[in-house]
Amino acid sequence: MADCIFCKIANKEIPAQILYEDDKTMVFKDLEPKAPIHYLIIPKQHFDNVTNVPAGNDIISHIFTVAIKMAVKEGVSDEGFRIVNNTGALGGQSVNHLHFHFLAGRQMKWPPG
Ligand code: DGP
Repeated sequence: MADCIFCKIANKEIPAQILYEDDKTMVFKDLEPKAPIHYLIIPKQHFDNVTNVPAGNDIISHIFTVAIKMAVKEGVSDEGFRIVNNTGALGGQSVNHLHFHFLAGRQMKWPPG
């Protein structure tokens, strides 16, 4: 998508601190980290948000597989981590390219604000 910042990161048109990528996904550091470890996991294909992923498409399960891979890689799979998806205006989504936040390295609180 032309004006999508995460598409530009996925296409390597603008820089990001990339930690992992495969044919379908990319993981990079969030610009405004909210935890010692704060990564964004995105599909390379553009979807505005989870509601636009067609039934039967396995991208969400693939993203969770990647998240668990990152947890193991960072050594936080035992102590714990949080995966967050914000959807739409009330959900707090500010970038309209599907993404999941991977947060770790501190005690998380509940409920989120
Ligand atoms: P959300 O509010 O759920 O849509 O999260 C968007 C996140 O994306 C937010 O934590 C800040 C991050 N972000 C926005 N623009 C950029 C960027 O250009 N590069 C990187 N690495 N992160 C970005």
